[in-house]
Amino acid sequence: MLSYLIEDGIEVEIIDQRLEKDFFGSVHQRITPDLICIGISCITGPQIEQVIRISAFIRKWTNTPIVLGGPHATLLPHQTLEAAFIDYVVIGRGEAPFLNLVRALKMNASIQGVSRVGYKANGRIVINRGFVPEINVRRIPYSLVSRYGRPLTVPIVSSYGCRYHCSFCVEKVLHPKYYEIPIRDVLFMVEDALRLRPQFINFIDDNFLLNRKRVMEIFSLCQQKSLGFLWICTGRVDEVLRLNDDALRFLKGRGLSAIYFGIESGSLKILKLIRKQITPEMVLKLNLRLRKEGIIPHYSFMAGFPTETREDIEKTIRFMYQLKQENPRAVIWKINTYTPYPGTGLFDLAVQNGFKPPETFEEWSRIHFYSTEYAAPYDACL
Ligand code: B12
Ligand code: SF4
Repeated sequence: MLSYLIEDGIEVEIIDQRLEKDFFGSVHQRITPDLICIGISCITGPQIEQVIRISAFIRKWTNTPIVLGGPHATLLPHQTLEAAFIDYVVIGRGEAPFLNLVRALKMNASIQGVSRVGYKANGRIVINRGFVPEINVRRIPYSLVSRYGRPLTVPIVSSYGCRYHCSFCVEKVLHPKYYEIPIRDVLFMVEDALRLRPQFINFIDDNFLLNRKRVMEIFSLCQQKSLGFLWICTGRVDEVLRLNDDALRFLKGRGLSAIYFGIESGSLKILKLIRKQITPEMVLKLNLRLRKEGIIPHYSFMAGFPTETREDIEKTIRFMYQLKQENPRAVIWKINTYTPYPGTGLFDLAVQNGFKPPETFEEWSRIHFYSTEYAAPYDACL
């Protein structure tokens, strides 16, 4: 997103709260009279507390507009703008909307026609939806984060969205349409990433292995260009089962080291409820196959789905142990609490079963995968 601002001649800086030694000192240092705006990225949950702290700090020193982007602003733009300290929100992918917003702010022009941006006018909240054509990301300005040191893993997003319809999944709201970045641009990103000499490239697409033909093409071209590297990616159980041995071995030979799978539950009843389109048997089959091929599976699980019972959760726990026993190299992530996100298929059922959606931006900060305050208020509450 920031590469488009840079190409437009706008100076940008990233301050990473996780890595900065003196975060607030760094923010303070960069508050200068010529600032156009300050953008903050935020997901739903405790990060919101940080947005509140950071905004309060900024407001002590300057009235520079604060722009919120990322998953939470995309899910709830109107409610987010009700927070007094948020001046603008950017909805969905930020490349074109943020560039257009920054241009308008720089020129002191009207925001009225800027698509995918929300703002306040005369005390009223205005959300500009509209259509924004995709802009392809070719070059990532890694120099903006080089002061934080050499990365162990470099993430690459080569596609957005997913064609499946799991009813708990927020991707349908964040990226409603599946979109593939052209292969030649993916190769540019890979070449740039390799210059940083990472140990792994991580394809963090919503569902990297969705289009098998495309994935095979990417790695055939990497082979032709002699780009050898270790990589990890996201995938679905059914898709990997459909890959034949030759395809899987080819990908392993091109550096595929691990695949992240969302298994979610060991209970068939729950897998059906969430429309995952997989069964525990399929997972067990995949687990043995990946063991044989020497590819490490990472499995993640959830609990606290509406109508889930203690028995369902116990099935999940037993299943996690079984997967580890049958493939000792499998990585089993801890169980996360299901979070009902507005706009997803399962949200209404969660509300019918007792989930009380927060009514303000601030309240969403308490929606936490470990918190008990808003943890699933069902029979199965962990
Ligand atoms: C990589 C990733 C991680 C990594 C982060 C690694 C890192 N070093 O950054 C790790 C593994 C640590 C992680 C952890 C978690 N994650 Co995560 N993660 C992702 C993932 C797969 C990709 C995010 C990413 O970098 N995308 C690439 C960038 C380019 O895209 P983007 O972030 O969407 O940004 C675009 C727009 O949102 C917008 N934008 C974003 N920020 C801003 C800011 C401004 C100012 C503007 C204008 C625009 C803008 O423009 C960008 C360019 O188009 C997403 C899934 C997804 N498909 O987005 C989940 C996702 C963001 N994660 C999610 C969750 C829930 C978590 C965890 C809570 C999981 C858990 N239970 O532990 C933790 C929380 C971590 C924390 N610190 O708070 C959810 C958030 C849901 C929500 N409603 O907010 C997502 C959407 C996954 C999902 N489908 O549920 N995550
Ligand atoms: S959970 Fe995974 S497979 Fe299901 S819709 Fe979301 S991204 Fe696609």
